[in-house]
Amino acid sequence: MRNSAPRRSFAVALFLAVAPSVAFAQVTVTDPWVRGTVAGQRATGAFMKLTPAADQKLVAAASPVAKIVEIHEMAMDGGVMKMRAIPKLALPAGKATELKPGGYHVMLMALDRTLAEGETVPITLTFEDAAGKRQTVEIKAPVKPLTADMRKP
Ligand SMILES: [Cu+2]
Repeated sequence: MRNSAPRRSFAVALFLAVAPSVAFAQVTVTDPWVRGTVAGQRATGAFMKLTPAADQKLVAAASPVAKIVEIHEMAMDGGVMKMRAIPKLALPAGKATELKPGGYHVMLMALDRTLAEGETVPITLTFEDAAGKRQTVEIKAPVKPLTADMRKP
């Protein structure tokens, strides 16, 4: 015979423990988008603006469309601008940090299908506050055409 009372009280305790961190450690994500891909393309970028209420770091990202997701920066390497993975991206309080083509971006890698304009890509962002406490934010980023914001004349 089962007694469900302990299970119920555990659920209530968990809720109370989780709720305050959501209220305190907010990061506003605006204008997220993902660059669309062509058949056979295995990687693309996700872009957005991140504005935290208090100092935060973006420490991880994940998406069901990509087996590997990294945080990338653009940096000079032997006179050539290249992208490379960074372990975290510092986000100063109250400031919008822009992830955009040619700059910081979330790299979606090992894609197993084409991302077409008009669909939305779920992305889970993990942030860490100054005390080391982590929280995740779920976003849905619309896919824009491959040529979006390529800054061509
Ligand atoms: Cu990249």
